[in-house]
Amino acid sequence: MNAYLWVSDEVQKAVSCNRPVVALESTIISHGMPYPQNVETAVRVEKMIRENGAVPATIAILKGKLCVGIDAEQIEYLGKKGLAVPKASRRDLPVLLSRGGDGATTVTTTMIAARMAGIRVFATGGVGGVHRGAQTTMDISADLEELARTDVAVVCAGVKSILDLGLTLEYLETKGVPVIGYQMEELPAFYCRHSGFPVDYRLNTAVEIAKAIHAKAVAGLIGGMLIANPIPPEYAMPEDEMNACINRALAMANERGVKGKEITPFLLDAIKTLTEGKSLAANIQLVLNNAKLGAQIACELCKLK
Ligand code: PSU
Ligand code: MN
Repeated sequence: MNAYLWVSDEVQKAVSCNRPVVALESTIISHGMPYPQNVETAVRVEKMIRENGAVPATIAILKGKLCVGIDAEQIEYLGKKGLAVPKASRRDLPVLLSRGGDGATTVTTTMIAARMAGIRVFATGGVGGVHRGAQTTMDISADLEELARTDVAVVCAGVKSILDLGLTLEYLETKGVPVIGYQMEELPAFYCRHSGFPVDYRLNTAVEIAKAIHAKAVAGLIGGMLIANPIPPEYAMPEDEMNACINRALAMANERGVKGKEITPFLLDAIKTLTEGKSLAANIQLVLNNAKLGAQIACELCKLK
């Protein structure tokens, strides 16, 4: 095995016996939610995956290794340390690994490590995308490039309206990344079920999604797939209220000149404060919902030869 990769025995065994495994990221733990809700959610998400027949593999960089299948103690450590754990994207890996440091893996680096470990499905909350104003800032998340090149299917709740959804979809189309709506024609907007932007294909079952992932692999097509799973209606936030909050958060970021890797965590935190924590409850529910679908897809995928 790669000297910078560590995979837990349970995950290693499951992968080698073609049993379902679902990868999980750690930026959502260290940067996406406050302590202790971040740790509680990470533990509940793992439980949800097990209840749906798959093995969870939470991924993080610990002491200079890409660790796949970290334990409860390590999750607690990352959650407590919070923002002090550097957010690690693809460009951060060489220095973080060589220095022996810790890092919270984003969608990008979670996909990289999942692929190395042979995991084909990954569940999270939201993926990065093309930021509003990217025409001048060129701020486009590395997540989109990773989806273009790394063969892991990512289950998310769509794209948050802090980003430019239309440009994000254009970019994914250019890069050949299929955007699948689970039981939806529309790309969900994270806290809200509707965005007004169509997905490429609506698929209604985990079986159909697994078949598409399988077909892509058998045909030798490189890259990932984005599976957009809308937040359950009972937890969705009112669109007007959410858009007002997002606009306020964007204005705050602009006033303070927040840029680069700081902008996404800043906006997420500002939204949480502006919605008085209501968005956090929605965030937790949509992640659990994605974990469930991710496990179902991983189970179906293992049945295909
Ligand atoms: N969007 C969310 N929640 C998150 C993230 C994005 O709604 O936690 C995190 C993910 O780890 C994602 C990263 O991969 O932020 C993208 O950061 P950037 O926009 O800097 O590429
Ligand atoms: Mn960026």
